[in-house]
Amino acid sequence: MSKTALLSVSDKTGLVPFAKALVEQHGYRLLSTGGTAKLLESEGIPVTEVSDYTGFPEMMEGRVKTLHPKIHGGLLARRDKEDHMTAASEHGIDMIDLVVVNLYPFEETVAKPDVTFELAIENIDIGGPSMLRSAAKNHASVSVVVDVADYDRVLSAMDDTAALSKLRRELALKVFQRTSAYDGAIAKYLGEQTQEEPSLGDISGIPAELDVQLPQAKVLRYGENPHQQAALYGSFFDCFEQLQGKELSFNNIIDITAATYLIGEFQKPTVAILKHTNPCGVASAENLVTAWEQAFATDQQAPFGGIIVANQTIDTDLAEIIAKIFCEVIIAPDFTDAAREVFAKKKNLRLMTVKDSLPADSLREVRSVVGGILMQDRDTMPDRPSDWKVVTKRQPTDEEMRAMVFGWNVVKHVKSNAIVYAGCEHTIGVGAGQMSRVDSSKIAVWKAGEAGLSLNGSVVCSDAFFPFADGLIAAAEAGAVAAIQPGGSVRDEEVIAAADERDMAMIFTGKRHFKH
Ligand code: 93A
Repeated sequence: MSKTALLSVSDKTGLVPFAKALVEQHGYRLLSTGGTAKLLESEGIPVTEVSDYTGFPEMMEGRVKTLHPKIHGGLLARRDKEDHMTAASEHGIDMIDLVVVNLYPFEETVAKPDVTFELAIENIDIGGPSMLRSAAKNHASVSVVVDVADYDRVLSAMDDTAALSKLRRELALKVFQRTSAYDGAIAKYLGEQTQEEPSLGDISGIPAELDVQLPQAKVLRYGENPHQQAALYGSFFDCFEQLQGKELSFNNIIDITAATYLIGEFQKPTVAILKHTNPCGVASAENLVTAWEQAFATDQQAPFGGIIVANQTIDTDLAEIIAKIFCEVIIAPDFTDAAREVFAKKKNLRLMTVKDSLPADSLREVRSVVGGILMQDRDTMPDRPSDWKVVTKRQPTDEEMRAMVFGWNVVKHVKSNAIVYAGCEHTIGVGAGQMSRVDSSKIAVWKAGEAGLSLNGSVVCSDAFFPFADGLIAAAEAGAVAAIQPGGSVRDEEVIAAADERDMAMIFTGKRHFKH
């Protein structure tokens, strides 16, 4: 039985010779939509109109042309399943082996300066992407061509089963890339149309410079500083609910993100206080009030104007305590009604509840660089203590181990170079963002001293390896009895020897956590 190809293209470039080759060299029967069929007929190429095949006319100004089970059944049926083939023959559905579709020119239409909203809407292709997706899903049996440039490749691979099967998968991938970009363009256009003043165009360069499809934007009052314009893209506000307080600022949004990722590391009742994305104090305890007291003890000054995050419902006990402090944002899974009443007196304070699961795109991070953007996976791969190695003669005690697991989860969220001194499930000193690791350590020691805390018996956590023994020796002199770090320096042996000389226990995690 001859094979069937369905051709339905807006861009008719190269179609005639391709269709001729399908019929004359490969014996295909052709099905086509109105305009495409007309062109083929005018060139004397035999073609059946889709409407004659389905028994339904093209209707509603062409909105419904190919959306029919006789089309989608022929694309989606699994040829290797008897029940699929029986259903097809019961309903007079012929198998379609090749689909050639390119879409209504939505992007070109909306790029025209005088485009009306109505014309843009009419240029949203529905039937085309549907056929492409059906065929691409069933690429085990169907070839699908969305790009004129692939016509010749399909003809060449047609008689070579192995080559055709490889090509089919590649073409299927191309389809989903194309349909997702197409949907992205539609979403971007509709987003722009529903945007309130000031419009996105006012934000110099953001969409124009980045050749990416951006989801709908929320224009912010300003950026990092008042003279910088800014907008937020994506589904941030689907992840949080703001219960009270001033509108979120650009910096709040960044800090809330850092706080949410940090608190996600902990299961026990935990409170973290952050400032400019860095934790100033974090503690886990039996309840939030104790956790708060220990977190706050780490640094009683920096939290001024900071962000507080907890991983359990905040009740009045904690609300009464934190309401005394000036902070910008408090985030928790929930707040009791009584706690909300306590906070309600502070009109500007932003209270945020956070949803349990964050969207999948939270697993990606984007940074801007000269002329473009960088994208990477977020540093979420879990650290398993079972993969860690004790490299010193002395093994850590249970308490030291708990402090190191805790501190390691914190140091990951501190800007590099990062040093955290921790006790059993609470921070004692945090040194963030210094150009030298020893300086970060000195700052952490100094901060602990300022807070009136002792580092005797603490553990020191370093986000990357100690390049020299000096950092470790300084930590030991400050009172640390155990250390956790990735290891991997050419001088590891010297660092281990320095730890052994001081009877310290040291763990190599094998994984570093830079945060630039
Ligand atoms: O309006 S549609 O979304 N409804 C459909 O059922 C449909 N089927 C194919 N547009 C539809 N198409 C598109 O028509 C194809 O994607 C192609 O771009 C175009 C080809 O139409 P013609 O053959 O009449 O030029």
